Amino acid sequence: MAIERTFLMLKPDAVQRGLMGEILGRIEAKGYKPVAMKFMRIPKELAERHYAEHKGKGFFPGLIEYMTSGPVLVMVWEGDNIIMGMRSMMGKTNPQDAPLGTIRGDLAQQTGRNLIHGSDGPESAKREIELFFNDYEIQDWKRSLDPWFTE
Ligand code: DAT
Ligand code: MG
Repeated sequence: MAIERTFLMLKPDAVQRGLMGEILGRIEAKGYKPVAMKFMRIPKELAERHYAEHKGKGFFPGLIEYMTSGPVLVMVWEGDNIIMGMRSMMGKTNPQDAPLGTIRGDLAQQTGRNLIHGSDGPESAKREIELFFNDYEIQDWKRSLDPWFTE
């Protein structure tokens, strides 16, 4: 068992389309545990730092414009192998390659409007959590149902 934390973001299209509840419901039903949440408008400079690995690519300016176009919900969630688990639940970056049953496969059409971000590994999870949250914004809490999700 590897209890991990991952950084998730419901992007501006998820907020604008009223899909926060639908997506959060799937993550909660899986049994993952929320430890931090913040509804915010990302400053351009922070969006550029978050997506620094894509700087210089053709889609970068459009990506930053989209990510800063309206409020987003940034979050930290905890669970067994959650980093890869959430990547599976999200589906591939291009929703047209994401199978039905995944968030992007069920609810999105284009890469540039793919609803959700999730860290792609332990190092990016740590980096992204620290980029968006202070320690006091992250809750260590026990949930009485935890033993029914993880042994
Ligand atoms: P993911 O979000 O699945 O981790 P990524 O890190 O490769 O994918 O890219 C980050 C975001 O950048 C992605 O969610 C949407 C955008 N993006 C990536 N490739 C793109 C492309 N070829 N055209 C337009 N947007 C793209
Ligand atoms: Mg990525």
